[in-house]
Amino acid sequence: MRRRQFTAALAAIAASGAAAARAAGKPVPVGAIEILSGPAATYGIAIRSGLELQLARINEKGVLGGQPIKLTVLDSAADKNQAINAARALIGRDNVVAIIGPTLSTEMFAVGPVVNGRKIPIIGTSTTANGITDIGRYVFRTSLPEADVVPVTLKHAQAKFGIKSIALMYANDDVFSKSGFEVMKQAAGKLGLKIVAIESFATKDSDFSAQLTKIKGLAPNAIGISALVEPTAGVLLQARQLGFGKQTIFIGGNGANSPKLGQIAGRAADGLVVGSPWFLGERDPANVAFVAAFRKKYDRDPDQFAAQAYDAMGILAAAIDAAGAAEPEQIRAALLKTKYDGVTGPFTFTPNRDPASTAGVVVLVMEGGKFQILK
Ligand code: 1QQ
Repeated sequence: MRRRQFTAALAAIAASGAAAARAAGKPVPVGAIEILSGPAATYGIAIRSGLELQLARINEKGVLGGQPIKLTVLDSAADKNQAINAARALIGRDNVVAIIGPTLSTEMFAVGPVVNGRKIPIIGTSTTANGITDIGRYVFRTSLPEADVVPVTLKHAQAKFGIKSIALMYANDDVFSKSGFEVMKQAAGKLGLKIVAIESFATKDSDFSAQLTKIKGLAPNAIGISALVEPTAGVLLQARQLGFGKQTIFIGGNGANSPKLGQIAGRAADGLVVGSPWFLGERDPANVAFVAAFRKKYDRDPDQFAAQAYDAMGILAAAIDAAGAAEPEQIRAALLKTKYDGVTGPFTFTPNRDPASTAGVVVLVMEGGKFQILK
């Protein structure tokens, strides 16, 4: 081959490689606000991993006929003011057309009104408290509210273990933890469970012995815990030290849906029951492919938060395409009409911007640091 032909051939190979690897049009700026540092970073890091895995897939072709999505992920450190500043930077500096996050319901109640006021769609992928989408018409969530998940979990646990009495424990300084507790209380009442005690603590607490000692004296069949993962693990560890054994069924909320629970609490977390819209071992081909791609890229298993984020990025990209323009108002309208088949199942929004289907809840139990289906 002559030199000029050879160079042309090389250029053609490089060009086709680049086209396959990356869309080349004007980037569409999208923001995310997640907890990437501090005790709750386990959630935000899982979410970022899911977003970026999906993004790499999307950007092979891009959206709107070849524009890549440029994702900027900012750390909120679980701090409301830092989250608000992140939203302002994403809107004012980066001109994002949509925001994913923030991680916690507590943060959404601070950030949501700011973003809503700027008429930018904001999509929570892990916010499960009551009232999230009532913040405003630009606020969406893809996460199933605790109000949909907890009653299913309790009912399943009651049927499986014959639970008649329950004590409830919750963190009283976090919006999700409080809302999840209200939902647990209501669901327990509807199922005819006797609530023997209600005990609260702060998310940063590490000593739960007063509450647990009181509950031990009342000997309920179950203890429901509504809290983020660190205090949930703390309660379990101390409960085992105080002699709570397998006969007491511990039931967690969305905060417990993290492998971090087993990492912190070890065998003390065995037997904990939680509800989730997703399960690692789900054999649906889309989920099998997701789990394999996640393991390949990150060398660990995805968790529920990564799966929800993976789907949310896909939903947003589909809506941008359907909108036909990288414009927040059109994207908002398109989101409401988007139908998406994700790893957490088929997805659409209700007119109030919550997940339309609550059918996919699976009840899981932790064994040896891993969640299994509770049969
Ligand atoms: C919320 C939650 C947390 C457990 C998300 C990490 O569900 O804050 O709404």
